[in-house]
Amino acid sequence: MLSIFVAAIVAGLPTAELSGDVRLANGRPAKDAIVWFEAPGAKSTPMKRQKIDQRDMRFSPHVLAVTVDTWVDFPNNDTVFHNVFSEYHSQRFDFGMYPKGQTKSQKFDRAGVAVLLCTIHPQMSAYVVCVDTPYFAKADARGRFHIANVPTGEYRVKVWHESGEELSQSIAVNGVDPIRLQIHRRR
Ligand SMILES: [Cu+2]
Repeated sequence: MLSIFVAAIVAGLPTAELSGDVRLANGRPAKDAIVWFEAPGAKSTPMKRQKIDQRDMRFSPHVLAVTVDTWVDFPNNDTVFHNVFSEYHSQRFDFGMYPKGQTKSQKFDRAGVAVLLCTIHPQMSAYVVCVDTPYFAKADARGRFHIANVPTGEYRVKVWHESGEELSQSIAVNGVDPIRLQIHRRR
């Protein structure tokens, strides 16, 4: 179970400025949780190119949120080869082995969560959460997030965390009332 608290901190109709925090079932902050608000009329546009670095045998950032049709570069800045590939859900690809100094790129053209791994280094993992809305944010280490300029209206708020906990709930953003959600994990 994830819980989320969303407060409209600025009642600036017709848009609201949303902030809040996400917690895991054990009450700890849901670091790197992705929070997004979907509505039929709220379609995203591609972002400028994003990057997940391979450095010191890690992917950085560990979690990246992008909008649909955004390109992500995967430069190898380690002295060893890496073989980045994606499993699960939205986007499958396999870059094969590539050395330091090389960059492979992938366009994320479907909404969903892609899990990135390296065939050589099992400890390496990263996630790309691809959303089809302009209203999304990544929670910081304290689980806090902030989304500006959300038009008031009906939305479905979704939250994803790498623990596997997810949340999906319809809400009204009216720019005034705080929203408190506490939802069981989707199965
Ligand atoms: Cu590797």
